[in-house]
Amino acid sequence: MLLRGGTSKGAYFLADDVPSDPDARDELLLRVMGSPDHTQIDGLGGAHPLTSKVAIVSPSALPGVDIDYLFLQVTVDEALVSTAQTCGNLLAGVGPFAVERGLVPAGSGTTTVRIRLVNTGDIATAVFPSHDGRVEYDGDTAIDGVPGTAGRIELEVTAAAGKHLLPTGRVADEVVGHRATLIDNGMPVVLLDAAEFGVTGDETPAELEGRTELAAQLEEVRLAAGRLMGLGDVTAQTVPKMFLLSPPRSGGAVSTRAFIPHRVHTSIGVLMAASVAAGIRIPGAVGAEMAALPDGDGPTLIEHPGGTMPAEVTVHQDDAGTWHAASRSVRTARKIFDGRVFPRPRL
Ligand code: NQM
Repeated sequence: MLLRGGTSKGAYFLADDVPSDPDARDELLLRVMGSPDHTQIDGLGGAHPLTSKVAIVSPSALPGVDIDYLFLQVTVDEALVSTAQTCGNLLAGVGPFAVERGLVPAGSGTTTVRIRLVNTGDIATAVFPSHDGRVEYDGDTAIDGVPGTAGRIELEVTAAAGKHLLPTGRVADEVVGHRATLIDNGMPVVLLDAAEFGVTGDETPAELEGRTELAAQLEEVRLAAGRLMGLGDVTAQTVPKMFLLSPPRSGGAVSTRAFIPHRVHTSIGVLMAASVAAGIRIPGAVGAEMAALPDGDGPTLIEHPGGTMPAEVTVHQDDAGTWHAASRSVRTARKIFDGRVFPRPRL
């Protein structure tokens, strides 16, 4: 089934319908999506990382959890499939897909699905509208980056036990001569001050993608940051995501441009926004000094190239001084197509 999840689009499969061997599965998914080819003309992929995504869904064996969701990022122009990150946007489509495939019964009014994010171990609760045994995709919720309105999907994500919000244990690090905050509130990201890179923060994604020197600088920081975050050699990985932060321009808390990690996001990922929102709430972190935080409990509005993403994030420091965070966000999703895919016969 092809669904839009938030501001991304992906192919959703039941685990039983794809090979269980990871190599055979990845090879099949490359052929399904039409990779490697920068146009993905011969497959389902949309020639951008945001539309070259796969969700594999199965019933969960974990007590209190309904569904296991494994995310795969299929690289557009290389024969690479990565499980090193999850995707909070495709997460929005997982509950509806589970109902569509009969893994979870639709509730009357709303359906609640507890989902294990297999890639990270984090647990999500998704609540979305449903009536007469069906998912209600229509509704009046608008999200920036998607035309029109659709049914409201509430997502709450809690970190797996033992995970560290600040993987280096520090609020800021010096990485290749730049002050950086390395933070993971669902998605490992590197927060940088845009001004240090000659970026004002109102550039379009295409403008930033055209700056090869900037890309090289960020990649150097990313490779070093990946090691510091315990992710190892991230050369062939899609994490950490690189964030250039600047003061807000349109009433939000902070303005962002995200390298994911080489293309520039046209908006922002859900869990990326959760990580940024947590970071700018921690005194001393990169971005905290320029952030205009809302009074009280309102959502933190993260500005991005396509508008604003509200992220409801709380942070707290325990007695040992360790920072923790929790996050909630609102997305929409839509079933676009259901059917049988015919993969290319060979790579
Ligand atoms: O951060 C893009 C997206 C994402 C990830 C990417 C995401 C998230 O916007 O939660 O959703 O990782 O390249 O779909």
